[in-house]
Amino acid sequence: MSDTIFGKIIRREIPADIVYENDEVLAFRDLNPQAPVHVLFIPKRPLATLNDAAESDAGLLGRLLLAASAYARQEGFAESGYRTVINCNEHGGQTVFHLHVHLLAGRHMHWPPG
Ligand code: DGP
Repeated sequence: MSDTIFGKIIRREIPADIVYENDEVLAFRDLNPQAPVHVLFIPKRPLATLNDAAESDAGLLGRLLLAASAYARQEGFAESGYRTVINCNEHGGQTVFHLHVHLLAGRHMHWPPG
């Protein structure tokens, strides 16, 4: 896949407010937050969209979600709740083509989304 702004964040070429990192996952605050807490969890290995994930990426996808829930527990909002979202392609509202999980918290979320 071609490079994205998230690739530049991974390589520390542009700044980001990084809240968590391990060998394969990076998490940082969204530049345009939609809730009091809005953190993006991304794989360091680039995958453009969820459509590009293969069976061999199942563990990685699971660990992205587990990193998000661990962060929610650590920050104390796991019990009050939160939302995780993966946008895919045009109708999903995806704008950055490096797979990411949005973690939103700190307010009531509504359903259905707009
Ligand atoms: P999506 O629409 O699902 O592709 O979400 C992309 C998100 O990425 C969007 O909520 C704004 C965020 N974003 C875009 N550029 C930057 C950036 O340079 N830094 C940070 N921290 N977030 C960004």
